[in-house]
Amino acid sequence: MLKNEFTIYDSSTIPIASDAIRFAFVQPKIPDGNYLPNLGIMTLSALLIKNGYHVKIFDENLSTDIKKEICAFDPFAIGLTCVTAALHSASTICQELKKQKPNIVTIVGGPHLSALPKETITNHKEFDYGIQGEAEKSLLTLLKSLISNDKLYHLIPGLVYRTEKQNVISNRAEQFLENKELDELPFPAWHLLPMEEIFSKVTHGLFSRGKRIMPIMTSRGCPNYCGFCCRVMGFKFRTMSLDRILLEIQWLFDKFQIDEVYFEDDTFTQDPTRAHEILDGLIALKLPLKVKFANGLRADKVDRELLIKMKQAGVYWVGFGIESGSHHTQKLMRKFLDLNLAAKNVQLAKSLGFKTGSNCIIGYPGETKESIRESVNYFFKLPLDSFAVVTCVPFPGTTAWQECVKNNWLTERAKEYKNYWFEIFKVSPLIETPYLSSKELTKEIQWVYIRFYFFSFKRLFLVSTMILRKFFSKTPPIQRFVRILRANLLLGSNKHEI
Ligand code: B12
Ligand code: SF4
Repeated sequence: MLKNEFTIYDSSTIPIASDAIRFAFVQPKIPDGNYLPNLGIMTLSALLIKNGYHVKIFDENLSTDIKKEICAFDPFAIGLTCVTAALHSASTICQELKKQKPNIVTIVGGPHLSALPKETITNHKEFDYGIQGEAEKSLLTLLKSLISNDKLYHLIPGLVYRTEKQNVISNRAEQFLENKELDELPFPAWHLLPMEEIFSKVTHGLFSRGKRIMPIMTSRGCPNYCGFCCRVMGFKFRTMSLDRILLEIQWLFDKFQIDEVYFEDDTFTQDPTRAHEILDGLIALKLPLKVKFANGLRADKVDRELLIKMKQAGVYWVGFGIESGSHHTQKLMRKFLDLNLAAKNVQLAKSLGFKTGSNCIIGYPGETKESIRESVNYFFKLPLDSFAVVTCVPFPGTTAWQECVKNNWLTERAKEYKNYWFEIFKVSPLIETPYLSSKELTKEIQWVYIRFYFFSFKRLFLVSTMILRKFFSKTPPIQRFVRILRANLLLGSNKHEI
């Protein structure tokens, strides 16, 4: 289909001019063992390439000496993507780079900067600029401004910068792309990454049926109000057209020979008609692709018809973002999920033969021991194959975080941003409330893990082999051995599920 249109979107087909200005994107590391590259910097890279820049990506997860590698490329500026837990790594990289290359321009973006724009730039002199929200337009404008030295920084939406007197200014009106602009985006510049290495390392969640797995995001923004969510893409739900989505999937298949695709949308089923259309389109493509929704669908926004269509489209794993089985906590979280309908839908998905999964947040500010028990009992009645239980992490900018700050509920551990991530199987609460002490929270969550994973051989096996794969990610023979083990010993499951 429409292969001649690929070139419009495929930045790998654009020749790099010998005098092109060099720009480096950097993904700083957090110790969660995840090797999935960030879709944001992949998209921004493609856009910069289209605009004549020579772009390289440096991923601290994959580099041996990232500073040395960046210096060897000698970019005029670098752009770092940054979740809260990565702030420390991002800052260290910039400090060390600035020692070797004092004139290098450092720009930071992503969830942490978007949540705390002024604080981040004020506290980190090694970051020259920050861009809040979706940076496609503002980054290009900033680079043009820096190159021409016009100093018109006040005109760039969402930019955070220092004045000559070193005052930090945060421009309002961050930008969000509209549907048509999303359609015009080039495909992510995956060709800049060592994709074969990434394919061998990526394990997105507990189950994978493919060996060459890549993500796609077909919409941005979410109108819901969940109190634990950063909502980086804003409240307004915006979508790519069906043609653009199918074109990207076909391109991923042709160019990278993917055998599995996963949807990273925040709220794929927000518009049910659109969800049906995408699945119909996937079916019509007739590609031998496995599909998963590991990110979490809203469990009260699916129905039999949609699930059946998913099955036809090659979906094998449906992750639900239930987050809590307690009505009390659902209210605290402002998620307001219809828990009865959610339970019916998980059962329905299981009966239709999907792998089912859900997240569960424990210790949301205001939650009690009783509501945790209510929540856990709810989940234990559901036919779930995977169950990601995490302690609540109050990410800056979220309502959960505001509540904790207001009530002085953050623990000592919460003073360091590097602790703001979900350490599965290691319980170190960031929140302590009058309703639930850290000790009680730790005990509750450990008990949940033991009940769910240690009382089922299959689940224990799945989890321990996933940990083994992550642990030995740099040792391919052991990785292969674990794959074979999973494929052959996984009782009653598809042999390809490795
Ligand atoms: C897909 C996803 C993942 C995937 C892929 C992660 C990855 N490497 O990108 C997986 C499952 C691996 C993952 C892991 C984690 N994730 Co995650 N993830 C997401 C999700 C659902 C979508 C991200 C995405 O692809 N967006 C699409 C692209 C186009 O947008 P974007 O990345 O935000 O980029 C745009 C802007 O942010 C900005 N921008 C981004 N980078 C840069 C850099 C520069 C220089 C500039 C100028 C601009 C800029 O411009 C981009 C284009 O518009 C978001 C929720 C969300 N909707 O944002 C959570 C989210 C980003 N994840 C989150 C978290 C916490 C994590 C983990 C820490 C979880 C953990 N292990 O504990 C890890 C961190 C991994 C890492 N090192 O980055 C939080 C971050 C909150 C925070 N303040 O820290 C989010 C916001 C969810 C939430 N709770 O609200 N995640
Ligand atoms: S958690 Fe999901 S549904 Fe809730 S606000 Fe965030 S993106 Fe929307």
